[in-house]
Formats: sequence, structure tokens, C-alpha cells
Amino acid sequence: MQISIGLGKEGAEERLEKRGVSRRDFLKFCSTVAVAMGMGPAFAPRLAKALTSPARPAAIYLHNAECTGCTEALLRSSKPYLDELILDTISLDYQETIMAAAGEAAEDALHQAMKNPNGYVCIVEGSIPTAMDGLYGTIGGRTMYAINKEVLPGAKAVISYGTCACFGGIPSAAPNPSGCKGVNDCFADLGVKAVNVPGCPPNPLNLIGTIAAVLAGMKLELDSLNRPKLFFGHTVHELCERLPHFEAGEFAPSFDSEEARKGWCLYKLGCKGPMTYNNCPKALFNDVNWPVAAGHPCIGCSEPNFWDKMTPFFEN
Ligand code: FSX
Ligand code: SF4
Ligand code: F3S
Repeated sequence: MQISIGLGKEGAEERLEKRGVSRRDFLKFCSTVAVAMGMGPAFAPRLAKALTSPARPAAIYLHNAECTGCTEALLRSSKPYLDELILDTISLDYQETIMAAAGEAAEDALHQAMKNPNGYVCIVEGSIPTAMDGLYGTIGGRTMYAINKEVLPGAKAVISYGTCACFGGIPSAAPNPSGCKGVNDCFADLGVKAVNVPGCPPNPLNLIGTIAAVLAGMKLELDSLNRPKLFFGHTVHELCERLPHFEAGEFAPSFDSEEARKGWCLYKLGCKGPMTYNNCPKALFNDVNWPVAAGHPCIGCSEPNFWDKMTPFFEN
């Protein structure tokens, strides 16, 4: 991965053009993000400016206990420009999964990014193992706990990306032998107050929107679980296209039924949409679909302890 530290490099727009992403395409992408943020396309130029400002902070992306699905969601997105955007526009300076640097060079990149004159924002994926002094998770001989403790308190902003980083997620499911915890649970006493962008996996648009809002200096209104209301202000149920059938008492009797195919409500098959805050029906994944439209009940993946609290996922 290219390591670029803030100022003095060629502009982000030039780098995008070299990769075949025109300004027009870039603005189109910013419009998609703006619409997902509920701001309307007119907000796109402000987002574009925030994302490409030469004075933007470095971005550090830390991995902890997780399946790496959050990174996969980001990089495999069908948006053709998302990886270019992340690598070249936001200027991701340290990301263990995709960076070319390894060993000491990787550690140097981390420490260099932390010294960026414009500061740094930190995106965290995965939960933090705390049992046995954090020894369930180590990178380069240091515990994940120690690395996060070194990096997070000095960040301009911390964004927890994925339910694991936000609330502990699957690694913290009962009986949680590794003592996994979400970022705020772990580090609130050090003054860390991460914005939570949950989902297992989360929608990459919600991450890009949150980063853009942070870089643009927007004040993000958060709910009681620190999730931006822009993306998590409604339940999946409120936004669901099957809602008229719920209200009409039309419930699909089985997954392979004609009624399920006709779009009837999946509540009686286990759908947790009414208890789950997320914008999946509106934001969609890869611009294509979302679980309930594809015939799968919502399993509550953006809620704390969903693995313990929302099971059984299916009823029939
Ligand atoms: Fe967790 Fe991300 Fe679920 Fe996986 O790594 S939110 S297990 S999709 O990928 O942290
Ligand atoms: Fe609500 Fe789920 Fe029914 Fe959609 S399918 S209306 S989210 S209960
Ligand atoms: Fe997760 Fe439910 Fe959306 S399972 S992806 S919050 S539809």
C-alpha cells in the first residue's frame, strides 16, 4: 500500500484521475454518500472538499478480534471507486490487512502517521480481548489492548466500524472466554469516545459518510449508543418495504412460500427488524439488495449482544 502522509504530495484528485476516476465520477460518488447521509446531492461538493483537502488528518485503521468482514465489505464494494477513495483520497496510512509494509516498516508507518502535523483519525475494527492481560490477541508481539491504548487517546476522532468494535460483537458472545469488549467499554476511562458505526458487516457507505462528516467538521448527532442518527435513526422495520404487509397482518408462513416471494412480512420467521436500528433498506449493500428484500430475516446485527440476545435467528 502506498504510504502517504498528509501535506506535500500531489493532490487527491490527480491521484484519482491516474486511476481512471474522473472528477465527475468522484462527485457522483459523493452524491451517493450525501444521499445516504440524508443531506441531498447538493451536499456533495462539501463532502468532496472535505475528503480531498490537503490539510486532512492521517487515517489509521486498527484490526482486533474479528472476521475481517468489515474490511471485506469496504474493499469488495461494487462501488468501483471505494478502494481508490479509501487508499488515495482519505489517505489511509496504516491498515494491517491491505498495507504492503510488514514487520518494523509497518510499525514505523503507524508511528509516522501518529506524528502527522494535521493529527490523525482512527478507525477500529474488531473487539479488544482483555482476559489474561490481553494475550488472546497480539500483533507484532504486542497485545491488541496495548496497541489501541497507545493509539486511540491521541486521535482527533475514533470511529468504531462494525459491531465487534462498537459493542464486542461475535467475539464477545457468551461465554466470552477471551474477555472481548467494544472500544468504548474498554477505553472510556482514557477519554476515548468512539462514534459507533455497527453492523456485522456494516455498510461501507455509513463509514464513508461518518468519516466525511468528521473531516468536514459537521456535528454528528448520536443516539444513546453513540451511533450517528443520520444512519441509525430509524429501525430496519420502519424503512422496510415489507412493512405494509406487517401492518395488514400478512405474514409469510415459511421461507419457500409463495407469500414470502410476494413480499409478505418475515416477522413470524424470526425477523428482528423492529428492534434493530440501521438503514439497510435505504442504503442497500453494493447498491443491489439487503437481507430482508432477499428473503432473509434481519438478525439484528447492528445491535449490542445480537448473537446472545437476538437468537434464535429463525423461527418456523
Ligand atoms: Fe465483526 Fe468486522 Fe462482524 Fe466480521 O471484522 S462486525 S465479525 S462482519 O468483520 O468486526
Ligand atoms: Fe419489519 Fe421484518 Fe416484517 Fe420488514 S420483514 S416489516 S423488518 S418484521
Ligand atoms: Fe444486519 Fe438486519 Fe441490516 S441483519 S445487515 S441490520 S437487515
